[in-house]
Amino acid sequence: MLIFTSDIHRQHHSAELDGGQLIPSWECPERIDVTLAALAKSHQLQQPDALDATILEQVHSPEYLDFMATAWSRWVDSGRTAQTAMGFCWPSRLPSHKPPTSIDGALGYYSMGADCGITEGTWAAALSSAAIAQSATTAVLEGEQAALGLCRPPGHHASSDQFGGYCYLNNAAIAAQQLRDSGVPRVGILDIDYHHGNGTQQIFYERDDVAFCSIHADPTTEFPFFSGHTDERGDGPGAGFTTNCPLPPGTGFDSWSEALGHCADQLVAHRVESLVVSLGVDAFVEDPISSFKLTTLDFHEIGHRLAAIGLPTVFVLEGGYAVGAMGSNVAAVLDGYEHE
Ligand code: SP5
Ligand code: ZN
Repeated sequence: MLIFTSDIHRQHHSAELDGGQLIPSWECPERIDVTLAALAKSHQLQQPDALDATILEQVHSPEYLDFMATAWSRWVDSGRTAQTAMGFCWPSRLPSHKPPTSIDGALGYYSMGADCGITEGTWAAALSSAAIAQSATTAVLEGEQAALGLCRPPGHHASSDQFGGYCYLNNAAIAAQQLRDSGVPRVGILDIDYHHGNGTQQIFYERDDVAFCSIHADPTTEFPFFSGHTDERGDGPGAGFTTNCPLPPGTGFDSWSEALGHCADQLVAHRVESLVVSLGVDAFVEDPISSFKLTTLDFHEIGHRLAAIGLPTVFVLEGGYAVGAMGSNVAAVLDGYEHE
């Protein structure tokens, strides 16, 4: 399979607030090293083309893009020396929707959690990650049956105007929008990351041209906590075009696989013509921050099942924090996809 990757992701390495302590993020550069090492033997690696920024503007608000482009210099100019810019006050349940002018206020306004922040290289890495998603999408539009973007940072928690969950630009949404702009009438997004893709859901919630399906840990107990319940099904013209399959802690492949069947049926029912897969491998049994019990063999079977959907497919990398096994798990999905 064609795989797009770039070194620029290294410029991003955030701290995260976990269990009351600031620690180096679980979402670390080594994730890509290990994945590349596992994929290099049997797949073709390519650098992405330059980013077409016009698609970013269809997925994210201009104010948010402007904030992201300037946040690091504002942080430094405000006299801070910490290597990660983070907010500490969020607009949740407070009435104001006016963006504050202070960097601390803006960091809260434009984020949804303290599990990541902005470092000196975050914006460059996020732009490069989006370019990788775009190039993988272009490859599929030009006739590849499937391509993988080794996106880092990941994207599915980033909404139209908030970062969080290690995500800054929504790579899956960018890929889906690019497919739409290139004439694909109906696009499906299947999100198999362990966490609910709240950002992707929000971006397409009122649209009927992009169907979003997600299998994830029940938000009653898991991040992102406030999004991903079964009764969130889309709104307005998008009613019925969002499908959420939350599963309890400890879920193994039997129930997970049933949910996959349900999502595949939805994609067929919506007659989507291309597919974007938000490929997180954090449902893996040994993932350090997750509780599902999928094995490397299960990821192989997932690849098989995704191929059986029979659609041109853009894979974009999302989560996966069992760094040592991450390469084998991504490789297993691709092998299952490519070999009957
Ligand atoms: C892309 C993606 O997978 N984002 C996930 C973001 C989850 N961030 C919150 C993680 C909380 C981890 N707490 C783990 C405690 C284990 N010691
Ligand atoms: Zn995840």
